[in-house]
Amino acid sequence: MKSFKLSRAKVLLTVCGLLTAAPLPAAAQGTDALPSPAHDCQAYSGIPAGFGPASKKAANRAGLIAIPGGRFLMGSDEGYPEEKPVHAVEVQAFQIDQHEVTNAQFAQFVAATGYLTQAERVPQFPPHVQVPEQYRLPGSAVFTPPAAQHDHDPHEGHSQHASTPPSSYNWWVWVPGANWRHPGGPDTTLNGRHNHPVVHIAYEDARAYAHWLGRDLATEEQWEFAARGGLEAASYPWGNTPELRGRLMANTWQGNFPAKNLVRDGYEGTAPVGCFPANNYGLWDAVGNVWEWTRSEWRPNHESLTSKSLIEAATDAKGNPATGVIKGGSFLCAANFCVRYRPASRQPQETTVSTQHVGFRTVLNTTEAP
Ligand SMILES: [Ca+2]
Ligand SMILES: [Ca+2]
Repeated sequence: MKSFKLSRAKVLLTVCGLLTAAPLPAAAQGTDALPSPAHDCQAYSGIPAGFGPASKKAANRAGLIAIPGGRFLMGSDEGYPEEKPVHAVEVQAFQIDQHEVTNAQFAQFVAATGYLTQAERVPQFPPHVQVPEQYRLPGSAVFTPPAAQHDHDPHEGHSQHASTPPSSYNWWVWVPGANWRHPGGPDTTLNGRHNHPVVHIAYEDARAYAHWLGRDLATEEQWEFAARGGLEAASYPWGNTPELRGRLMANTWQGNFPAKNLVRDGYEGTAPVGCFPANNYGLWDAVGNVWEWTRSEWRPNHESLTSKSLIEAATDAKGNPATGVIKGGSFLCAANFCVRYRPASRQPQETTVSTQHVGFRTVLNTTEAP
């Protein structure tokens, strides 16, 4: 497999977490919510009933669930700096995919439209820009654990069981030929992964899919409201503890990232959608599994935002921002490095960059019943 290292600048925008000292938010309020009933995620086809393109008159509503409007406290004053300050936000009622978009769903979109994702296109650069030949090939960023080089790293002076991650952000490798059809590189396939979340999706790819259904991406406010599941100021969609009664509630990374993945949750990479308990709104995998694109442009914190509803303004937004907001963390988020498997967490992502741990889900901005 031909590959080369991503630039540090791009790595910093795609890594799961930018801080090594990950603060655990203090408990905000207790909850005794029960996990959702058992769900046979392994048997899920990846295609919700009635799935297909929007008609001329109406959006497609397959797989959507209704989220009530309301006022909520967005952000966290106890998490990472970009999550501050906590502020009140009001959202209108809307509908959202109960699952992350699956490979099977995205495949139907591509079959119907012939759409080519950014990762599958030959990158275009101005003539005067000097770019290494490798970057001129279609490709995407693939997670490559640096365990081998840190097992016996004389400069780091520790083994792969060290309690802190290495100082270099070298676990993303640009792999020509990596794209949604080949998530681990050109030698990998989607066999058996029809019900896994689609990955290697750039911002405009996600919006193109959403528009095909007559929908859009969630604003950051909508996404966080839905992910919280109605629990006021809770750290996680299920309450205030990373686990609930000893049960792992999301597909994340257990063990010291990036050296050792203990895979206590059963999934080293992505999991089929819906394998972990849904929140009180019926939203699966809001946190964990894959990061999810929102429609919102990145801001370094919430200070510049107001408390009024932001949905209408965002709905009319034209064009793609240079840097967008992704939410929810992924299978690469670990307690020692990236406690971003929380509704309040947020991260910048270059909108033209795709990676192996970023997917999305869609919303329909209507108050009509699904
Ligand atoms: Ca996992
Ligand atoms: Ca997710």
